[in-house]
Amino acid sequence: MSSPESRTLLVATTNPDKVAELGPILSPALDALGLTLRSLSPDAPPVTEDRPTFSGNAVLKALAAAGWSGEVALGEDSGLEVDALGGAPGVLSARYSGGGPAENNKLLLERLAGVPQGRRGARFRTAVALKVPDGPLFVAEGMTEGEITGQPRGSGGFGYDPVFLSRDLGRTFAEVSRDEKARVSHRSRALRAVRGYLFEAFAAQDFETPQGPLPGHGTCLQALFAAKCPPGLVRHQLAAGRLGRELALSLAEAGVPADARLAAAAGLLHDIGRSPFDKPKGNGAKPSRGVVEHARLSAQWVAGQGFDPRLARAVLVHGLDSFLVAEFKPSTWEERILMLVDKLVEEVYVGLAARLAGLRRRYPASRRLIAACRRPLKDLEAQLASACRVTPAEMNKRLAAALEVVSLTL
Ligand code: ITT
Repeated sequence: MSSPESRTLLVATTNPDKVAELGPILSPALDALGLTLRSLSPDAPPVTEDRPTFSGNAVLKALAAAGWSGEVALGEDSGLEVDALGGAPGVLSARYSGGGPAENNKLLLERLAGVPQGRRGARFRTAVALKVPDGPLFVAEGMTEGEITGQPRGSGGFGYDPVFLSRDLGRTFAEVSRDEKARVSHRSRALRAVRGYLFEAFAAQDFETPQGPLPGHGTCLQALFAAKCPPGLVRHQLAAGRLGRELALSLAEAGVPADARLAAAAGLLHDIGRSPFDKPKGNGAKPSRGVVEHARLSAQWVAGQGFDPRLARAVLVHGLDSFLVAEFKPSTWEERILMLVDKLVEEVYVGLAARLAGLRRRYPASRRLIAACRRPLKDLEAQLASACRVTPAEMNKRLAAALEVVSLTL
C-alpha cells in the first residue's frame, strides 16, 4: 500500500452544514494521527452524481477528489427515504423540488398530505467512501430511523431536519442540539465506522510517545507475518485492532483520554506469542496455547521490541485469568479496551456471549475460569459503554459497524 505524503484529509463536499457535522466525529482520529481536515475548494472540478445508490455517489466523489488532489479523500452522499413514497426522494434528496431546502420540505409534505401518522416512516442514510490515492477504498454506511412530521418543527440543523422526527430522540433533528443529533445521526454512524480506517490509509506511520515508540498499522501487520501467525490468527488480531481503535476513538469523542494508537497496536499484537515461531525450544516443555499462557508469551515478544511499555502491559493482562489476580487486573483505558474487544471478536464480530461459548468449546479445561469471568466482562462492557455515554447495545452496534466496512482496490 503506498502511503500518501500529505498529512491532510480532504472532505469532498460542497455543503458547509455537512462539514460542521463531520468535524467533531472525525477529530479523535485526526488528532491521533496528526492530520488536518480540509474541505473542497471552489476550483475543484464538479462531479455528476448519477449513481442510483448513496454508496455509488460517495465513491464517485471520493475518487474524483483523491484523483484531483493526490490526497486521501472522503466522499459523502446522503439523503432521505420515505416509505409512503417508495423510498423517494432518495439519491435525489438535494434536487427533489428543484429549489432549496424550504421548497424540498414543502413538496415532501404536499406529497404526504392525507398519509396518517404511523404510515409516515422514513430514514436518513449516509454512505461514506475513504479513498487513498493509488491505494485502497473503504466504504461504510449509516442509517437513522424516524417519521415525517405534519409541519416543519425547530430551527436548527439543515435540509430535511425540520420534518424528520427522530425515533431515537423523540424530536425533530431541527429541535435538538448538534451534539444530540450527532449521537444518533446517519452521518455520525457512517463516520464512526470509517474513521479508524484512517489508520490504514496512513498505514506506514509509526508513532513516538513520551514512553517510547508505538508501532503503526503496517508495522504491526508485518510483525504478525514475520512471526508466522497463521491467517486465522492474523484475521482475529486485525479485528481486535480495528475494534480497539474504534472503542478508543469513541471514548476520546466522549472526552475520555484513551489512546487509539496504543489500543490499535495492542489489538493487532495481543496474540503474537501464540505463533509457532515464538514457542520456547530446548527443554521439551510445550507452551500452553490455552487462554492464559499465550498473553505472557505475547507480552514477552512485545517487550523485546523496545516499544512503549504500556503496550506490553496491555498485552500481558488481556488473558481471562487477569481478572482473578489483583495485580494483573486491566486498569488503564487501553488495557480494559483490549480485554473487552478480544472477547467480542473471533475472526469477525460475534459479541460477548457467542465468544465465551466458543472459548468454552475450544478450551474445556478452562470452563470454570471462563464462567467466572462472565460477570466481570459484562461489568467491563457496561463501564466502557457508560464512559462512551451510550448503552452497551449502542456501543456494540458501533463496534460491529466498524468491522462491516468494505475495503476494496479499484
Ligand atoms: P455534496 O454533494 O457537495 O456533499 P449536497 O448537499 O448536494 O452536498 P447530497 O448530494 O449528499 O449533498 O444531498 C443530500 C441532501 O439530503 C442534502 O442536501 C439534504 O437536503 C439532505 N440531507 C442529507 N443529510 C441530511 C441531514 O443530516 N439533515 C437534513 N437533511 C439532510
